[in-house]
Amino acid sequence: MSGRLLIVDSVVTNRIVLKVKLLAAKYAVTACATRDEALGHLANDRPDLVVLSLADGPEGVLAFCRALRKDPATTGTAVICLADDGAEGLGVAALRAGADDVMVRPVDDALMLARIRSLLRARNTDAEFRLRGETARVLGLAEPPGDFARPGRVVLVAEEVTQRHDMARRVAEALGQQVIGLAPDRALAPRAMSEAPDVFIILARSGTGAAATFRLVADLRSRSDTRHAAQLVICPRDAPELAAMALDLGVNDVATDGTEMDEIALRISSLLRRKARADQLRASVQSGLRAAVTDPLTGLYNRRYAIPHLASLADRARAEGRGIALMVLDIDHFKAINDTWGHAIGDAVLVGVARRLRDALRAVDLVARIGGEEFLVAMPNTSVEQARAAAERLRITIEGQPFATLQGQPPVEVTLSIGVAMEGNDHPITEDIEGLIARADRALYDAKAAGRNMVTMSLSAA
Ligand code: GH3
Ligand code: MG
Ligand code: MG
Repeated sequence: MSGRLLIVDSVVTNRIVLKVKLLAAKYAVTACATRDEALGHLANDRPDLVVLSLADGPEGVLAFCRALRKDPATTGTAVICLADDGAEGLGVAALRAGADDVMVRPVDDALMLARIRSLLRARNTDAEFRLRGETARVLGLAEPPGDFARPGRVVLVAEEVTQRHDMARRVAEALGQQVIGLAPDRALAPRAMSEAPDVFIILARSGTGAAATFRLVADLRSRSDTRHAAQLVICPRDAPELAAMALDLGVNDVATDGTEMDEIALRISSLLRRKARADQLRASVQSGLRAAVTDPLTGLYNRRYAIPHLASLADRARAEGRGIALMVLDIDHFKAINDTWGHAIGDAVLVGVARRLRDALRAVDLVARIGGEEFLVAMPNTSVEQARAAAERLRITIEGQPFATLQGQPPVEVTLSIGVAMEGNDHPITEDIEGLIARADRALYDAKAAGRNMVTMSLSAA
C-alpha cells in the first residue's frame, strides 16, 4: 500500500534510519528536523501519516499534534508518536492530544509497518465514509452526522475465567461503563448478547494459543452481527509479531499486556466514537437513498427513480429485441374526491390505488407515482395484446370495487384513465424516454377526452 509519510525528529540518525526503513517499504517519505520545517512542508503537501518524536520536547509535540487534529486539512491525517522508553504517562497524553498510536523505542520494525498499514487502511475507510456522507448531504438525503459519544457495548473476550473477570472489571473502572466478559465461544454465539457489541477487547494468547486468537478475530469479522464491531487485541509484551499479525488481519487497534488502564480506556473510547460515526453514516446513507427514490405516502418509486430505471428497461428490451409497454394512469376527477371527502380520504384513496396497482402487476414491472394522482407503469417483454389486457385489468381493478378508506367512512368510488405507449415489437426502441412518456400522456389525454375510465393505446411513434 503506498502512502505519503512525514517524519519529524530532530535527531539526524533517527530521522535517516526511519526514513530508509519506510522508503524500503515503498512509502514516499519526507523527513523534517523541526516542527517549523514540517509546517512549511504541510502547507504544500498533505501526508497521509505523520511520525512525531516525543523526545523533541513533549509539550511542543503534543501541541503540534492537537493543531493537526484541529485543522480541517489534516484532521484525517494519521499520527504516530514515538516515545523513549520510560517516558511514563506520555502515552496517555499523546492519545489525548489526538495521536492514533504511541510506540516506545526501540520500536519493532514489523509492528511499526503493520501499524502504518492499519492506520492508512482506516484512513481510507474514513475518507470513503466522509465522501459518502458528503454525497448524501449534497443530494439532500442525510443530516450531517453530529459529534457525539453514546455509551457503546464493550465486550471483553478471554479464555481464562479469572483473568477475564479481572480484566473486564479493571477496564470497566477506567472506562466508566459496563464491560461484559465472555469466553470466546460465547462471543461467537449470536444470542449471547441482547444487542450487537460495538467493541471487542480480545486478550491474545501467545505460543500455540495464537492461532485460536487469530481464528476468533477472523470469525468475529465474518459474522453479520459482529462484523462491524471494532476490535482491540491485547498482546503479550514479548510478542510484537503477534500484534503485527493482528493488525494485518484487520483488527482496529492493538495494545500490550501491562499497558496503563487509562490508555486502554482512551483507545476504546476512540474506537467507540469511530464505530458510532460509521454506524450513523451507514444508516443515514441507506435510509437516505431509500427515501430519495420512494414516495413516502404510497411507498411506490418516485419519478427520480422511475425515469432512469425506465431507460435501463428500454436498453435491455432493445438489446433483447423485445417489446415494452409504458402506461400513464391518472385518477379521474380526483379533485372532486378531495372536495367531497376531504384531503385525508384523498390520501387514503391514493394509498389504496397504489396497492391495487402493485398487486395486479408482475414483480418485473415498474410501478411509480410520478405526480399527485398520476402513476407510471412499465412492463418489459410485453406485446400489444398483453399490454392492452394488462391496462384493462388495472382499470377494472380500480373501478370494480369502491375503496374503504378511513374507519367509519363510506367506501369511495374511484375510476382511472390509462394511456399506453408501445415500443419495440418490430420497431427499434426509442432512446427518447421523455418522448415515450409524452406519447403515453397524449394517449391518456385521449382517454380523458373520450369520457374517462378508459384505456387508450398509442401503438408506435412512427
Ligand atoms: P381528471 O379526471 O381530469 O384527472 O381530473 P382531476 O380532478 O383528477 O385532476 P386535477 O389535476 O384537476 O386535480 C388533481 C388533484 O389532485 C388536485 C390536487 O389537489 C390533488 N392532489 C395532488 N396530490 C395530492 C395528494 O398527495 N393528496 C391528495 N389528497 N390530493 C392530491
Ligand atoms: Mg392529473
Ligand atoms: Mg386526475
